[in-house]
Amino acid sequence: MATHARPSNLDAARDDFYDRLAPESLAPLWKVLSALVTPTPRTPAVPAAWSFDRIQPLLMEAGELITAAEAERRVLILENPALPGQSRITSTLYAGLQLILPGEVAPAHRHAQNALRFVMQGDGAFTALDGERAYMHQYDLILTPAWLWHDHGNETDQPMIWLDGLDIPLVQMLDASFAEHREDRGAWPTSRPAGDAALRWGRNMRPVHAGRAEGQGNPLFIYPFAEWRETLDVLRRSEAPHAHDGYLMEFTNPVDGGPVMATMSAFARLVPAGLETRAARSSDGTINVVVEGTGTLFIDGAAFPLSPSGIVVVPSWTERRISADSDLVLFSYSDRATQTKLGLWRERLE
Ligand code: 1HN
Repeated sequence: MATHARPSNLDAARDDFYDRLAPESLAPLWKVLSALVTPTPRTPAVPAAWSFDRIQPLLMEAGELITAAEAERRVLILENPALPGQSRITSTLYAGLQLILPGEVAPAHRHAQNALRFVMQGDGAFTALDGERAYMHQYDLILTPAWLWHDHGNETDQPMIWLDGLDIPLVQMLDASFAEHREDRGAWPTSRPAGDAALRWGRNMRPVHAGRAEGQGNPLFIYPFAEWRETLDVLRRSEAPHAHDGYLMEFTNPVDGGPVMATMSAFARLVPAGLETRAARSSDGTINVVVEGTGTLFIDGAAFPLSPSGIVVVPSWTERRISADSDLVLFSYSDRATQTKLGLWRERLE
């Protein structure tokens, strides 16, 4: 069998070889393999926290500098500190805080990206989805699934602020972004009364003949705080908390019982006062919003204090423990829906 003699100066020979590969648009796998295929997830995102109280005045300042119509969406993006300029809070997800002032309209558009809104401040502005308004109250969850026309309006006399969660980086990675804008840059005409979707889809029944076409995403697009908060209390009254998660509920799509949207999952959690959850990791980086209570979120041992309206990102496969000083209520969202569909999602409970 013929063998090739190895050059005596191997390092120099290799460097020379690599130099000749680059112009051919070739690269040696063996130099990158261990960074590509890691034994456990190695995210570039870092744990980080934001205080709503610090962002709110900056958003109000933005309100003086640009209108919702000019901006299309007046949003301050929460960027992961390790991923500046990339409009992402985790590798796959986007988060931002959006302000809509009294009398403003954020014009109708639709896009391939899925979006959820979690209301942080204000009462009574609306999101319209495909011609149906959802009037928003603090800590309601509102969905705008992919490719449905949506606009926002504020007919109250108070500013309204919510957290936007979108799958923008995921769609960007797939090069699958499409968007359309309403030509008059206004609102979409109202075609159904407010509350229609909740009555059709939120009552443990489904329309046999009528209703939104299949494949258009979750038809139930508002999950009121008053309802989901009560459910957490019912759990708490009748069973012990889960050692790693406390009382954890997933918001579901009533059509199939699956995650609320194709790419994103959303959760409500109660960690009762005095409980410290056991350490856990999961492959979905998660954005958490504090609704009630105080405590600490330990991420890989680093302490992030929790208080109402705080926002904390727990990156993929970091070790998390939640310690509740008073009853802690958290909302969270992640790309678990995507990972589960692809057979990728994992967790490790210690
Ligand atoms: C979007 O549609 C909204 O509808 C907010 O309020 C933020 C960021 C990027 C792309 C689309 C909204 C967005 C967005």
